[in-house]
Amino acid sequence: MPDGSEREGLRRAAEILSGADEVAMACHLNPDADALGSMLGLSNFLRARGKRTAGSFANEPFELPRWISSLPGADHLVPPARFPTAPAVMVTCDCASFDRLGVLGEAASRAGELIWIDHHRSNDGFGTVRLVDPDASSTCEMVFRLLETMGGDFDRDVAVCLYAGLVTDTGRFQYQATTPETLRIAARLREEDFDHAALVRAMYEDNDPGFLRLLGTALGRMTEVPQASVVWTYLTQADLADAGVAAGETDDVIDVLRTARDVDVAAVLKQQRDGRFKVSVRSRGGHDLSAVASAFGGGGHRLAAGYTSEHGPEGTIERLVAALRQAPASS
Ligand SMILES: [Mn+2]
Repeated sequence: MPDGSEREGLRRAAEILSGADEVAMACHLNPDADALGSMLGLSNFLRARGKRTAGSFANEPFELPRWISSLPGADHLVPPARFPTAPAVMVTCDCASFDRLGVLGEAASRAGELIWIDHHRSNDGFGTVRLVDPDASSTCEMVFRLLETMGGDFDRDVAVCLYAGLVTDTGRFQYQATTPETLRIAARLREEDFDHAALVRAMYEDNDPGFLRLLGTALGRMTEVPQASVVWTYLTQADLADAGVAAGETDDVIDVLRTARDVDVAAVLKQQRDGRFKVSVRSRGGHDLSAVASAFGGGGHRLAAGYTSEHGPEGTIERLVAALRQAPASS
């Protein structure tokens, strides 16, 4: 629930957006359904009020996830090259840090007003208006609050987009961050007429066989470090190429790994094109991973975080294990 200073931020953001003719929006690199859903939900809402909008993220090539066809407003998206270079009003969605904007960071630093909407605990983003609530289940939940502040009254197209982010960032309403308020918002969104079952099928039951084979490779390599309560695995660029799967399509590997019994931390290391490994970590509650990831130059939430490592799989895990042993156990 918004506190006093957040309410003031919401009021200020609503005022800026209501007064704008044109709003530029950006979400983080390799966008998930919360990033795109929050951005397109807001975009649909603003367009219904006669505003011009453009949304983007900094991936090049500018490839959209398959499930984007389930979200109304995908035609509001433009590649970074067509993004306004100095927007009067810009909104960022779901960006834990400024560098997650990639090349769009330049536009953000030149924006007249910058409304920063996010729910990551570690957040170095700035803005003329900062709406950052680490207790919110999703950025979509925060955008919902913003729309309420602007008078609510949204249509089906807005509801689909926000619901998509709510569903995915809460692990289909299973994670800790799912509050009664989250469920009330979901219920409100579901009052609009859309096929929620088809939406969730498009996001969760649409696996490329190549991904399933890659999952087999990752699970086959799974290693346990019992003394640190860690289970981990890795995927190389060669693995991705063999399976014909893009790095951005492997986010679900960790969701399988983290179900390992009696283990607190799951880690998946994915090699990037530059040879470094992108590390995704999840905890069941025994460690504050936001702190751990920050120490390695990354960030995220208490129970889900990430960073990039240049030490190779074994070296990365050695360092992670050492850091976990010093990380304060979270309550
Ligand atoms: Mn999110």
